[in-house]
Amino acid sequence: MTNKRGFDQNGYALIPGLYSGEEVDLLLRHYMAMHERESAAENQDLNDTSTVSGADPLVKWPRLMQMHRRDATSLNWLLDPRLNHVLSDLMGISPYAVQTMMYFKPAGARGQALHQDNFYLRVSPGTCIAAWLALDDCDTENGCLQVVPGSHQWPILCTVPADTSTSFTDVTVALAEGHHAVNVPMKAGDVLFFNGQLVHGSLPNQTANRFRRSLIAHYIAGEAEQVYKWYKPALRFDGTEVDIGTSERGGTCGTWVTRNGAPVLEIVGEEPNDTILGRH
Ligand SMILES: O=C(O)CCC(=O)C(=O)O
Repeated sequence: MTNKRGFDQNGYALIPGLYSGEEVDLLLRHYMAMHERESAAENQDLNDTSTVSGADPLVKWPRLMQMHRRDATSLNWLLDPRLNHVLSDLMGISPYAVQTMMYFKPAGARGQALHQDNFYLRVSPGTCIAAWLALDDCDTENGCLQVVPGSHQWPILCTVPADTSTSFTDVTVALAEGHHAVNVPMKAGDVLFFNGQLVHGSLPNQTANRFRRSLIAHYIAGEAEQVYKWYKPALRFDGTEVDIGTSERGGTCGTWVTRNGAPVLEIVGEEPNDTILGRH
């Protein structure tokens, strides 16, 4: 059963075992084969670790992006009625699907610094929502997801430089005193649904030999009028395309200031740059 109350309160809801072990195995085989095929097509020598960049495990195992635009298995997963059921329950309306991503995160790989998904998707009005399916057991050692409970109530925060020795993305958001990211350990087959304003990310995979693979989808609320251009076309759950507007760059973001001794978010104007916006 969906924990809508927890979702409204904390910004995320975990559905344990939404996918069976057999389904997880099939998906893993599918995406490992896709990785081999697409790397070979790019003439990448997967065993070459002789260069400096070759020492970064993510050079060999980059994220796969927007696979549903070229792959039926990914499209079927993105539009899985089970996901629609939970999403509709959490959002109160059937959403539109806009993105798929596959993270391999092998041993030694960096994580992704804390961020809000709607910084990238720029959905308005409203926000986006993620479905994050664990394809391996995820824990502190292999860099499970981290979330800041309650941060879905915040506006889009202004970004600051990230520590790129632990994050493959180069911007992050600052947390005021009293707010912390908490680990979300998951079993393979569990799905974490989270609000697009929720601050989340992950730390490096510190294991010697374990992957932390995950399949991720992003949706926007069925009443949204605009999304950033990289996420179009938006799809209904029957696969048909939605006629939706394109969000402009720019806008405001929140920054922490101290008022009467307590941290509060102050809204300031900022023009996010195009490169950053496209990098989710
Ligand atoms: O899987 C991760 O490590 C981070 C994923 C993430 O932040 C996202 O999907 O927005």
